Amino acid sequence: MQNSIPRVAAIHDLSGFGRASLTVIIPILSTLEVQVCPLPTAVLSTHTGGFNDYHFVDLTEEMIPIIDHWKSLDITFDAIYSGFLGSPRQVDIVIDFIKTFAQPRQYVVVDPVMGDNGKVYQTMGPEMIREMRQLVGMADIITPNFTEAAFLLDEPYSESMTARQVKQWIIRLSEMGPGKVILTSVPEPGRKKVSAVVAYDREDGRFWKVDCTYIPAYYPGTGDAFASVIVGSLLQGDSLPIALDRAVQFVSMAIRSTFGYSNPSREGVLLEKVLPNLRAPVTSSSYEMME
Ligand code: PXL
Repeated sequence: MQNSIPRVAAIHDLSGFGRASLTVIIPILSTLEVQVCPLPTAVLSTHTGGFNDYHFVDLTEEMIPIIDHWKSLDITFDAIYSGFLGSPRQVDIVIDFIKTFAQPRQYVVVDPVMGDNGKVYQTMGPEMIREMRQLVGMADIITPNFTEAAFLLDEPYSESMTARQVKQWIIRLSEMGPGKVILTSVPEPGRKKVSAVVAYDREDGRFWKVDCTYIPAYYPGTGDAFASVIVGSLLQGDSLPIALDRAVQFVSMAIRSTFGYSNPSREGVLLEKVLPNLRAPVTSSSYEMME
């Protein structure tokens, strides 16, 4: 670790309304005592999940002078964490960023934000999927959901895969570059009310699994919340399975706290209510090793 407070370059969009991307990432990482330096990829009036006619400002051209200024300051980052990109061309910019700011003992985390529930998000297309494969090749850790994994591997999205097939997908994702793969929203065949997070660490060949009980609501931004807890937790020195547990517990609690109210789901989870829980010590864990 280079900095007394771990420092993260967070390469994501800023969506003004709806609790996604930087508006979720910054408070979570700050609460986990991590300094966030946002490099915004786009500014949107709202995120794109459930809103139409949003205003979208692509910041591709602005990223390079921002990065140049950071270079001139000799800033060091303990992690580089990218997510929603505003244009396929930004992948090259992020790859250059990773090369320029590379450090020993640094985490490069790529959340290949492209879609969910079997569909791409409104601003994404085939070119972004192709480019995102390049970026995944630069990462130490990736956090795709099941839909994004299917896009990266060019496989059909199917909700009835065996544990063996899921592991094969994860190994193929790891062969694209990242030593750690964390796959979310993995359907559990025959267990309608459960999905799972499955993770793999190539260094020791172990697979980890945490079950998540299903709530019949979908809130945008929960993937950003999940990946941010993983980043913060690993930077605090937690093991991969403990980081998974913390992220699953936090997101589950956020969803449960929100579902009890009748807020429109497109406004996201009531993050403000649950943020202090991130400070609580981990009191129970539910991870399992997958044989
Ligand atoms: O949470 C992922 C995300 C990030 N940024 C924008 C989005 C979404 C998901 O819909 O629209 C702009």
